[in-house]
Amino acid sequence: MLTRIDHIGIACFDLDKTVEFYRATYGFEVFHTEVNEEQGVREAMLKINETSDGGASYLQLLEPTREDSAVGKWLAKNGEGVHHIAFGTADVDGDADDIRQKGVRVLYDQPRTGSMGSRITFLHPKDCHGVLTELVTAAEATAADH
Ligand code: MC0
Repeated sequence: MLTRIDHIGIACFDLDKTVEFYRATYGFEVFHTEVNEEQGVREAMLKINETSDGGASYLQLLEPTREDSAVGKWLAKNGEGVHHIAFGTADVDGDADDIRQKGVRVLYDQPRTGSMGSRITFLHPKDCHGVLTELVTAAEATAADH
């Protein structure tokens, strides 16, 4: 069951400048940063609020680490902006299976590693009315489930 907006992914050319914009304009502080080489991104997570399921919602600022990454290709075509939306679930495997059976393309056979040790998968934007959609099970939920 999808229980929250886990994050909104925003593609940017310069992570440090974009982080500074969100800090100076809205007062949002960086909660976590990391490089995910598999996904080809350097990212900053800005926590916006806690959620009723015990999780949280974030803005995820994404700078590509290589031009041929998903974010690198998207930036070259579209410029900066909202890249994807991510829903939180305690069971990314089960929800991905359910959604796949509804005819939506799930991009990974098995969830991969996302921010802060989460497990993630993506749904094809062409099957989701133009929105690249991610499913996320946070690391704490993963540990509790297994
Ligand atoms: C591509 N398209 C999008 C899109 N990216 N539409 C909406 N939102 C996006 N973000 C559209 C293109 O405009 C194009 O439409 C069609 O999809 C095919 O795109 P493409 O440029 O030819 O690129 P592909 O097919 O090579 O790749 C698209 C695909 C890819 C969605 C499969 O980006 C992908 O695998 N994404 C999942 C991984 C990802 O995005 N990682 C970065 C975030 P037209 O009409 O022109 O044909 S990593 C992350 O977020 C992690 C770290 C985390 O949350 O923890």
